Amino acid sequence: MNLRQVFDLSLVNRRDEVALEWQNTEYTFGEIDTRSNRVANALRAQGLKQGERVCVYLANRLELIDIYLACVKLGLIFVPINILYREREITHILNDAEPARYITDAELPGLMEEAARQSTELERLPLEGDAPAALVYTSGTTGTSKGAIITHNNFASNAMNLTGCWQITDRDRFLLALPLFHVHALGNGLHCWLVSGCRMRLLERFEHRTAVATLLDFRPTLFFGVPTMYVRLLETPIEAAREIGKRMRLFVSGSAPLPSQVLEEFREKFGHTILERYGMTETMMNLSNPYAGERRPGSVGFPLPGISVRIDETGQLSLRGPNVFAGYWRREEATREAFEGGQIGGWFKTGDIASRSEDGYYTLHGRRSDLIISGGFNIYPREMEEFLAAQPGIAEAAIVGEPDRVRGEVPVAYVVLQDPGCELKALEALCREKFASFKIPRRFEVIDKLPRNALGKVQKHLLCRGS
Ligand code: MLC
Ligand code: AMP
Repeated sequence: MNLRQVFDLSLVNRRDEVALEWQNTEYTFGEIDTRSNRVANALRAQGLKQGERVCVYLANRLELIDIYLACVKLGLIFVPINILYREREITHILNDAEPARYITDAELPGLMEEAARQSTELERLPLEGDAPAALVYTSGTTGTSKGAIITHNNFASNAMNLTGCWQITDRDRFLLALPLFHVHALGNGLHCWLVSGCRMRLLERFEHRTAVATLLDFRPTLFFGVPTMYVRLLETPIEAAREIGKRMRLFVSGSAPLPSQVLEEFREKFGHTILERYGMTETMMNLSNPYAGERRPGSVGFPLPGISVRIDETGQLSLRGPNVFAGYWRREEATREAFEGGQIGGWFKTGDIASRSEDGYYTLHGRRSDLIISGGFNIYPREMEEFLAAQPGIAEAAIVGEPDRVRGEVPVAYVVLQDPGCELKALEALCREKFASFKIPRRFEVIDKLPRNALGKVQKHLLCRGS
């Protein structure tokens, strides 16, 4: 089945139920269905054909959902771009994905105007589940971002697993504050909403200053967040936390490690044990703590149904299942390297180091690469290191993750100067202009030389404050 057929369960079978709350307005499933039919007709009238890419650079909003569903219905490949990305990061994705349409805030009014003149009906395409639905860009260890090809089947199996295992039903009230350009919100949030037929309130973003008021106002039963959001929510006054906890059915955390202490403090305050799960862009969700059963602090639980897991002698976790992506867009070599045996469908090597307890719970112990995860956003040090080293006055640079209570980790730059007069403030300003805000080093530390081992590899563990 393709995703349109899957979504029909909600879009067609419960047309008059409220589906979405967006900016104080309610939309029914029927309205969501017809809005996206109009957008699909507009895109088709512009000549877009199955398999072509549509890049979107938009913050969370109703029209982003319309465009995604229109792409699903036409067999177009949806390519969301992180809205924190700056020009050089965006240009790379546009060159790589070669979209037939690129939609930003500037193009949106024109598209929606055209859509308003279109029919609300749209014929059904005989699209197979193996058709690509999205390219989601994920940074690679090489420093350049690669498009993970996610199929209709990948999205469907992920959402069916989660709605089943987390018991999400049409009785849920779901608050979505995560950015839709990542699989956490797109794969889990949007798809669980449409598969379960629950009511979703969408926020433009998570604002920690207003989050509590929103939780009290909407009274969700379901919330998905990254650990930074839960750390922020620990500041909630106790009465409000109790009130929110009373209505809530399930808090889920993922995308970065949830410190056990945060889980304990949160439980104390809200009366709920956060359910931690583990996923990746290339695979969406892999393992999850049980909904019914012990949610073990520090562990990511068990493989989800249909997913097989194994750990090799180096501790690397590999997996296989209907959730695993169809390779990297136009990167045969990177795709071959990602799978054991070099074949899509073989064991996918996650790059995460894990162990399994005697009673079957899995725990992650870090990554093979020096990936930094800050607030749930990934930073591959090499991208910034190469950029810094190319600047006049800089001999070499290393980016290291430093622990941070709120964001989990933050990047710090260690630079070796060629020119002692090199202006670090100007360097920081340049980084700000060229990179997404979460990648900007929190500090620049000047050192005489980078510590290297006998093979010349930088020993990042020796680079931390005070060393
Ligand atoms: C963050 N910022 C945003 C933003 N999110 N700006 C615009 N829109 C957004 N959606 C910027 C802010 O401008 C600010 O920049 C900085 O990030 C921190 O903002 P803050 O207000 O202090 O937020 P904070 O309370 O720290 O919370 C940050 C956050 C954000 C949790 C809201 O980090 C976030 O949305 N993270 C989610 C990432 C995510 O969805 N990851 C999933 C990847 S998929 P400045 O310049 O002031 O620093 C994956 C697979 C899986 O990993 O398993 O799920
Ligand atoms: P991304 O490339 O953005 O999809 O990020 C995927 C990576 O996030 C995984 O490979 C893990 O390293 C990390 N991750 C996701 N969920 C968890 C979790 N619950 N605990 C620890 N790390 C996680």
